[in-house]
Amino acid sequence: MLFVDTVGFIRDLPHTLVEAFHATLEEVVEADILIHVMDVSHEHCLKQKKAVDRVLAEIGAAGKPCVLALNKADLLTDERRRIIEQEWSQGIMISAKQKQGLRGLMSKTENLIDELQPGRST
Ligand SMILES: Nc1nc2c(ncn2[C@@H]2O[C@H](COP(=O)(O)OP(=O)(O)OP(=O)(O)O)[C@@H](O)[C@H]2O)c(=O)[nH]1
Ligand SMILES: [Mg+2]
Repeated sequence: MLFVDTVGFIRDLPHTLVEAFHATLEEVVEADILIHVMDVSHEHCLKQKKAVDRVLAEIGAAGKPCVLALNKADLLTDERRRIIEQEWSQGIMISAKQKQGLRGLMSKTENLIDELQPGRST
């Protein structure tokens, strides 16, 4: 199993760099599964998610099995946490910093791997 970290999708690129950025996304196209790590403490995370989804669609990766990791949960107020959980109920709330929710992230990822290979567990 190979884990690949891509360049960050969210950044202010000068226009000339956008093409170079797209060229680095080949790994995404070749991957069996994506783990989309969001910074849900960011005030514009809804917009950011849309921007990332747009890029995924552009490179033909929109339909890939994807685990949505809702990272930086440690920075959320209870109210904000509830809003995020409602918005992305399929997501897994984690804090990479505090090592929270990682078991859930792993098991969701394992489930998707199992679905890629039906019959593997029999
Ligand atoms: N509070 C908090 N900070 C975090 C958490 N996870 C990562 N960070 C911080 O967020 C910053 C960015 O982390 P990176 O690991 O560079 O994130 P990245 O997704 O690789 O970023 P790009 O590749 O630039 O998009 C660092 O300062 C981390 O310490 C978390 O769960 N909680
Ligand atoms: Mg990075």
